[in-house]
Amino acid sequence: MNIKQVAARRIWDSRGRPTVEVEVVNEDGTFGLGIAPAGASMGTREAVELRDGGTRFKGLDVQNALRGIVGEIAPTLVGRDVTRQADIDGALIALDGTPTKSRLGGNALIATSLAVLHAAAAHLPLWQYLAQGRPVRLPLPQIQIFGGGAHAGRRVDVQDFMVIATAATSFSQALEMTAEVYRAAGELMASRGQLAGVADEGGWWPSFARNEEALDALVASIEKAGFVPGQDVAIALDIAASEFGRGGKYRLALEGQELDTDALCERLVRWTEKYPIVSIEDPLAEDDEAGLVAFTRAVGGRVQVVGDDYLVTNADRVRAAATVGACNCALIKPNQAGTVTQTLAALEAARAEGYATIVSARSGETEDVAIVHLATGWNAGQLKVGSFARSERMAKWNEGIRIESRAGAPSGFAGRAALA
Ligand code: 2PG
Ligand code: MG
Repeated sequence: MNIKQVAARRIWDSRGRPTVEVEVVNEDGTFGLGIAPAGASMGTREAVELRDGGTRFKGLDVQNALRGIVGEIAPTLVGRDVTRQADIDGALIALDGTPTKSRLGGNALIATSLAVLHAAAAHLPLWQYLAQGRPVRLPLPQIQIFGGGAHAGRRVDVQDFMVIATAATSFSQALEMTAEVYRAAGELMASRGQLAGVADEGGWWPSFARNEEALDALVASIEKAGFVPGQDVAIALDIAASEFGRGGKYRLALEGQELDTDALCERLVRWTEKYPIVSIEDPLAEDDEAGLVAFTRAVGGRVQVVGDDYLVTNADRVRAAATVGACNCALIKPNQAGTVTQTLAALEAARAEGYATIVSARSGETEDVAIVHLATGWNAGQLKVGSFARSERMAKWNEGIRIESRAGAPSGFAGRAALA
């Protein structure tokens, strides 16, 4: 089936900022929509977003990206076989011509690449199109309860305080258990006079005096919800350390401390001993490879160590990390890579190295639900979407329920076995 038309428009993301939507129309009139999400805590090696600059919408408008899609990408894609994803993504990369996708923009490229994928799958649920008949499982959700870091005005240093329903035996049950914990956490904050709304991804606003206070509140919320911490529901953290450290120096603003790599490692190891933590993302900054290796060596046998800013969904970086022994799990974000094909390549590289994989949303999201389908159809094992509130998050969780309950559903639920 060939592409008849490629259109682009500006729509708005969950932070009310401009983003790119691409519509790819097939010759038979079926079509696919792709939308670019946007990060706030970004790795320096991510595909570069093309933003207009200037004063309009604080410089975040995407008119230049739209012009590139209409003027250059559309003429290149019209007439091509929509199912040749790798060829199309290769053509997009060649057309852009830069190593960072900065000319046409990573946002233009990922929206186009996802629209092509959706258009190719127009006659099937996307997950099923991607699975190509292989047995796949619904992913284990990682769900934020308290937001922090760049998503909450740096009110606390740690970015994501999340839970994983480790005792759940289905995707729907994992959501049910998380719903209880999310509500219990909100009630706990309210009862302490600490309820002050939600952060960018819908997690409760972190009115805490110390980072550890958030961990204590998380354990209390799990108990208040009627679960045994560590047994039924465990903790996952995204430290997002690149946001408060570089060159081996980390500034914990909340505690008023500066820690070196060893001291931060020690602090985090202590947390893993004191709290039921099963997963830690970006424990050290993206430039602190020695720290990531040391931390993985220290806890990697019992805790999942996730690379986000450090790996940036890049197959070569995943292979290099495996060579030195940094991390044991890769976060997979399509817009970090810039095309669907490169996203899949990073996931396959991680799998080949024995790493676990988590498909992840961004802090700036939309109603687009593609990532649930990617996580399921590619059998990633885990999915991170943000909190259990706000419809740009709930759209993904609800889509997973639909996938799980429809006829011809995936062959089950990845469950806690998906953790590294
Ligand atoms: C992350 C993501 C999602 P952002 O760091 O993993 O929580 O945040 O999209 O801002 O990079
Ligand atoms: Mg992260």
